[in-house]
Amino acid sequence: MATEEKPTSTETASNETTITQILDVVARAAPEIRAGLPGRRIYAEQNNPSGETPMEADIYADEMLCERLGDLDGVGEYASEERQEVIDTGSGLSVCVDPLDGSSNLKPNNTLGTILAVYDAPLPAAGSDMVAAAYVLYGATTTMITAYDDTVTEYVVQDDGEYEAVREDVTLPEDPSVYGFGGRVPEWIDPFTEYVREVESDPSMKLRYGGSMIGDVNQVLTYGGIFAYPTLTDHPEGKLRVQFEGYPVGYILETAGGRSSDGEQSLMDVEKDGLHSRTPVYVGNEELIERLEAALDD
Ligand code: P6P
Repeated sequence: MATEEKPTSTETASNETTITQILDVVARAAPEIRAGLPGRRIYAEQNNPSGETPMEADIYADEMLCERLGDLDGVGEYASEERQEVIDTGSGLSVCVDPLDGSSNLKPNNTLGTILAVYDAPLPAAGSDMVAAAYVLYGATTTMITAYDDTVTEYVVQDDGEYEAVREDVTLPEDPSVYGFGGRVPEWIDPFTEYVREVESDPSMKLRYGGSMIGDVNQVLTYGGIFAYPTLTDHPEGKLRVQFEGYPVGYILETAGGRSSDGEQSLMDVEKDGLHSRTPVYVGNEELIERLEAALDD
């Protein structure tokens, strides 16, 4: 359903079924993706649309998710960070994935994850078209965070693909304690650098930056704080992709009672000119994001 009219109850029920099926596919694929990581820690030959060199593991995860999500009757389009074009899979909801966010963490055995965004509109879709978002983390355990129907839920995923909710109605802690800021310090703009110094001077705040956005965002969701991959002097648009990273983490953190921003507005309001457009990403507790936007506005 991609029309402007209010969805019928049948369309809504159908979308709800499809969203549940999409989340189920991603959860049940997670152990297979995880099991396929060890033998795929080598770089692929082709660059992705963002000009980055993916690992064989990125391609492996993308091909699995494209086939399984594309097979769902209610999924009409599939797109991924690893593919230039949108894949037409019929009619229904549009699914975007970052198959392995932070795959460069594979070699040092650090956390990485799969990011999912579901839109009720043709791609490239707007943030307002998002109807669900989720991420899987391949960490010490395999977990999945979902944001759907105005609530955030955390699941533990077992090796056999079975998964159970371990935290329901997840909200950001009110006393933030972690921060993680990406990019090279010399490339930060001065107002951001000054903001970072202010955050660092707070004795209750600790640095937690692991190099995988989704792992770092999960620290913020768990402990409260702020994650940023900011605008950079040489790259004002930052590094992270709107459709595959900015919108889903913005949706998840705002559903959990936090805030998201591109430095001026909610990530969900960011307009983009293409499927692989980038945006600065700032997500976390409301007060920290408000202070950041004020600092960047000076
Ligand atoms: P840097 C991973 O490649 C990624 O896209 C995000 O997951 C992560 O936040 C960022 O890049 C890390 O970038 O410049 O610190 O290597």
